[in-house]
Amino acid sequence: YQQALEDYFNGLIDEDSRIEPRDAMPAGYRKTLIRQIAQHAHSEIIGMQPEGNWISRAPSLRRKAILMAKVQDEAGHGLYLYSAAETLGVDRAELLDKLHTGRQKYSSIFNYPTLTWADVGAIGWLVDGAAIMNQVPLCRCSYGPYARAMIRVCKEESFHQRQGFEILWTLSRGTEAQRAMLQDAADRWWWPALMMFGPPDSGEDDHGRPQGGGHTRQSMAWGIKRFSNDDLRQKFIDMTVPQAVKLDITLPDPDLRWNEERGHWDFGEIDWEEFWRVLGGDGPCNAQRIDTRVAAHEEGAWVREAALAYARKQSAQDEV
Ligand code: FAQ
Repeated sequence: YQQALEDYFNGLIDEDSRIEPRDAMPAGYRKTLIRQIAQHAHSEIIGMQPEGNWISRAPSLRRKAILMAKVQDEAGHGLYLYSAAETLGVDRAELLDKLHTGRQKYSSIFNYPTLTWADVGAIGWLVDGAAIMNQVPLCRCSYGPYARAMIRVCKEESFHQRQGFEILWTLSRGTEAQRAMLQDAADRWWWPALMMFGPPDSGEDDHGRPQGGGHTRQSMAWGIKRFSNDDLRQKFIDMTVPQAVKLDITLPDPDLRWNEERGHWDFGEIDWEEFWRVLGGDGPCNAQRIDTRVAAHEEGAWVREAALAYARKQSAQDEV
């Protein structure tokens, strides 16, 4: 019987069908999805903080309204993703507890500070740009609820990317000080954005730790990931360099040059030491991000209690 279930699962994967919550699945597949979807959900809600920092200081009412809507979208993405994770048999309270106690990760990128208004534009342009590159293939992920959640998320991320570019486009045609602010933001966000795709596909770092590929090979075999980390990183660089030219900025990489033979942009060494340091909790804002999240969760306890009490009252009334 066990063999029949495995054959059925492998058959669905081979014919590129979707796995649904009711289907039998290997424990490793379930575990990988819970890990990835939870990390993704955590990234969305922690990702509200860097931009939330600028809502009260956005330079106009229009910019404030747009930024509020964007941050609200990110909360929505988080809720979608926690719901998708729950279809795999975990409870969101348990996932949040793991985030709050450092037992589950969120994206490295959200441990960097937003020092100026240009950083809000840079997040839209680079961080949402990288997120789309990574997430469009997830719309074809083999797990149905995750793939379907990604469709709307990607539409919204595309809009976010454009609003970020538009902020920077405006700055690029502004005063000298505004252009300097734009360049400074690009200087600080470029390398961390490249790190978002995860460690390289092969090789070891200076400490002999295996780089990337940790999960990639298996996740690709299961149709969870459709491209490797390095492939997506290269696609992102190829898409973004011409946009930097339009913004009239210099990306902070002296090795960036078009390679006619490869048909891609060559780029310099990524500082993987910095990536692992940030993952290990030693980024500029790690402690602040978790403290703020835990405080928001504790202060929101009464809202969850009230919503539960209301739901219970409604269902009691429905039964009458
Ligand atoms: N940060 O073997 P791999 C957004 C970890 S976009 C932290 O390559 P995998 C939108 C990885 O978990 C950002 N950790 O792992 C937004 C693993 O550690 P583990 C979120 C990272 O899973 C925009 C280890 O390194 N997007 O939020 C990172 O196959 C603006 C080895 O790595 C997603 O989560 C990293 N950057 O590939 C919101 C997309 N990279 O778990 C607000 C879905 C790697 O064994 C504002 N996730 N690690 O302890 C994915 O596509 C994958 O999980 C990857 C990593 C590609 C991130």
